[in-house]
Amino acid sequence: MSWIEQFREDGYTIVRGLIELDVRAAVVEECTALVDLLAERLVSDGKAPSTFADEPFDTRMIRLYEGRADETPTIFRPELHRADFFGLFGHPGLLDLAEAVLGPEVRLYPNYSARPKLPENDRTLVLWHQDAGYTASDADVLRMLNVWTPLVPATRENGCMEIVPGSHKRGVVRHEKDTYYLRIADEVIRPLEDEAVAIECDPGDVVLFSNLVFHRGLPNRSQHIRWSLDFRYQDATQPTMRAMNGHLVRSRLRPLEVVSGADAWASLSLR
Ligand SMILES: O=C(O)CCC(=O)C(=O)O
Repeated sequence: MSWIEQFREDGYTIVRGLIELDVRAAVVEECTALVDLLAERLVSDGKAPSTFADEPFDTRMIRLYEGRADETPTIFRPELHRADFFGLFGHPGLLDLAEAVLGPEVRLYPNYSARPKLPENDRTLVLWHQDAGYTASDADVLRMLNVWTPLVPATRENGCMEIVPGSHKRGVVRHEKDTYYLRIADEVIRPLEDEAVAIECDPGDVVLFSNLVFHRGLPNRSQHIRWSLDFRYQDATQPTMRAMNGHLVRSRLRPLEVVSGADAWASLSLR
């Protein structure tokens, strides 16, 4: 089965090794720079004894926020307008896949995220949901392609995603409000939980999934941080149904409005 057939049949597919090592390394550098800023603030506020600059990428935030789990950032979003994140968001191979699913007008939807998922921290737990649970109206489900890619190997132990294959065919189901996120109503998800597949994957791999597929992030039971990025491409002929419009990344109709590269990306903001 081709990737797009599997995407349509199961609601997701994993494209292995799509993101080159240098692109990933540059993204890790940008995340490290964000952690540097946090570290400097923690030290100057007297909340951390050191910036732990020599600590590995996948443990440094654990050291920085020792005893302050409630203060750990769980997501970076406006902060991602730094040049080298565009190597990922504007990755030509990835945009080709997005175009194959969505057509020639493609925007980066305005909720791109980097997640440092720290061990045993309930605030980083993402419960069963459909992304369309957040954006669907009675009239329409947005045409989207969701992307998830890890910066460290993502395993069942460190909290990889789980997906229920084929669940995107059920339409938008009932969600309930939980403490931090929406979650699919128990009577819907309970009978299907045994069918869930753990989406174990490596840096460089991208998980492409439907905004209708049931998915969640497992708890991180390891000793390190599960760093990952998730973002969404949308058919840009549709509204975002948010106050923000995102950024055009491919277009035949409005080529001059397409983000032209890394520097342009860094000069823009989350909007
Ligand atoms: O990263 C995770 O644990 C969950 C991500 C997710 O739910 C999403 O990208 O929609």
